Amino acid sequence: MVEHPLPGTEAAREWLATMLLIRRFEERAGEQYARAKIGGFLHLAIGEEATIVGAVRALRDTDHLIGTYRTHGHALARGSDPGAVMAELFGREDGLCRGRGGSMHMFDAERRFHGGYGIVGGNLPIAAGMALASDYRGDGDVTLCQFGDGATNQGTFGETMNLAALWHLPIVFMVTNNRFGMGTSLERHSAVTDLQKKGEGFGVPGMECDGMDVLDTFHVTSQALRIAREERRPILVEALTYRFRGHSAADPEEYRTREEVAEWRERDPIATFGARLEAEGVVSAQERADLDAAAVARVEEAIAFADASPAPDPASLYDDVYVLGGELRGWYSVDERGAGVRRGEEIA
Ligand SMILES: Cc1ncc(C[n+]2csc(CCOP(=O)(O)OP(=O)(O)O)c2C)c(N)n1
Repeated sequence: MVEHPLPGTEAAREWLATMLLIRRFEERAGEQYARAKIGGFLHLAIGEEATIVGAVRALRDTDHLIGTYRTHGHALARGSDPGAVMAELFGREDGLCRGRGGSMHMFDAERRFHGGYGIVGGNLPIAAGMALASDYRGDGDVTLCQFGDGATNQGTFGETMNLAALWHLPIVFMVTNNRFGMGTSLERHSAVTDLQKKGEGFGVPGMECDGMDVLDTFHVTSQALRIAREERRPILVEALTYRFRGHSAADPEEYRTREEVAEWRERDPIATFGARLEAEGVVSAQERADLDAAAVARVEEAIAFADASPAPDPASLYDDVYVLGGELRGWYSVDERGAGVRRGEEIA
């Protein structure tokens, strides 16, 4: 394995601090879910922090980022306020999406983080559209689209690869290969398990990075972004990683052994990066502990902020809904003429 040089001292500390923030945030989010403070689903990316931070730090501020439903860490790495991310999980008014999105639909347009999607593979065509917009405007921005190994089996994967290559879109696809699609292992869900190769037939070459190593992820993603930006060739990066927790909060994890999880935990991306920084004199043991304590404190603040935030006013239910009432002919899931009766009926 290649041992990459560290980034500058400040950057190295910031990467470690961000990975710690994500880890502590997600651990506490899991607890809040168990206490029923969070509704719906909760997918944690504990174990995948190096993939998230390494990839996100390779982006420019104006580049676009889009993920799927395991993206609390992406929002935090992109700079969204932890209080707003926690409040979003709590379904509160001060949440990142005013409590409308919840865990799976984080979104922060200001930071060019475009979600958060519940549909496996659903973000791929949207990402291609975003890259097409950048190309059309000639703004030099690249889109980074992250999705799971299971998503590579979706029809949208092939369709999007084809158009991205055909139209020379400035886009980098990153498959976060955590080895499972829910309870189905990679070997059982994909005929081709070397996922970086899955784009080749469509004209999208692949690259691989160690998703447990923030430096390798940063290095490879940076290379891919440069190729997409300067040479207009889309790339598929496969990040090899592992999720330490279940697929979502309710997962009996019968599809893998404790020993396997323990083996991967030995390669904990935060512990290994922290140890390297300490070995190279970038941080002392005390500073490592201080960074961790700061992350814990920041998450406590975020929980207090979310707790204090009110639930959205029921009268705001129709706010930000695209079409309502008789403006247009069409099908509606919400009909303001009266609940229950005409749901799904065509309005003349
Ligand atoms: C189109 C679609 N089919 C099925 C589901 C149910 N589902 C939710 S997560 C998931 C597994 C996806 O695994 P992967 O893409 O590897 O992402 P990971 O959960 O590992 O991050 C499935 C099948 C869904 N959300 N959307």
